Amino acid sequence: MAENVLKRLKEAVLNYDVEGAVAVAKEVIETGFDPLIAIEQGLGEGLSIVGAKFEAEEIFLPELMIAAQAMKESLATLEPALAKGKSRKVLGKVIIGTVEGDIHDIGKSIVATMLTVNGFEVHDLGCDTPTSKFVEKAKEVKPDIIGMSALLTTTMVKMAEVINALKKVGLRGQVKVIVGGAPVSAAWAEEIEADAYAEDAMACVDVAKKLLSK
Ligand code: B1M
Repeated sequence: MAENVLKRLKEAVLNYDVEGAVAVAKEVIETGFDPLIAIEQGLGEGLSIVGAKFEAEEIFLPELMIAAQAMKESLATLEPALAKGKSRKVLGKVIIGTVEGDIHDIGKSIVATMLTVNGFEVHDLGCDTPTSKFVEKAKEVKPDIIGMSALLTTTMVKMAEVINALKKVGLRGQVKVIVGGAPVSAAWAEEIEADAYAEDAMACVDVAKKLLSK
């Protein structure tokens, strides 16, 4: 059953079948299957294969966009189920966004959801977030953590720009910075003097909890 659901979610994304993906997502909810596994091992794996095909120029941007749409619409069905049974105690405030020039927001939104359902108050700035917006929001909200996502090698540098801007206004010492996204690594986090790198959404929750317990 589990394998079947994961296979069908993956295939729906691979076949650019938005309605089909949403139908299987509804089935996931009805049968009580773990929504996070469905997101990561079903939809996510499908999108990863689509990404590789795009890189190999076997498919083009319109197909990539429809596959992303299949994932996004299914996520809308699955995300409310992630929250079930979780505590509402606020562990800390987080500002999160995809950096400037980068419109990839699927992974960042999953991270934001997982932080929310695990007890963080999350302010999601969306995607293509200018450095100045991170700084302004930090002044307004006084977060414990700033999370940045980047999916393009060309936009990763914006993470360093945000950190430097926080230093300039004297806020760097007051917040922890977590970075993530496909091209980002622990080495990159160290290079730009972020506090941590997180590989995926659950890792980000663990890292955020650890940083705040220090
Ligand atoms: Co884009 N794209 N894309 N794309 N796209 C990639 C990233 C790419 C690797 C595809 C490829 O060529 N193989 C490639 C980047 C190459 C590079 O720089 N290394 C690429 C490119 C080139 C582009 C365009 C430039 C294409 C073009 O226009 N010619 C363009 C860029 C536009 C821009 O941003 N300015 C573009 C556009 C798009 C779409 C709009 C079609 C769509 C995005 C839709 C959307 O997000 N609303 C899209 C998609 C879907 C992808 C791929 C296929 C999938 C990304 C995704 O959503 N994955 C991607 C290939 C790939 O990554 N395999 C690709 C699923 C998601 C759950 O995973 O985002 O990695 P991910 O998030 C994970 C972890 O990374 C981590 O946790 C998440 C959950 O587990 N994580 C964090 C993410 N953020 C985190 C933050 C944290 C911690 C963990 O702390 C704060």
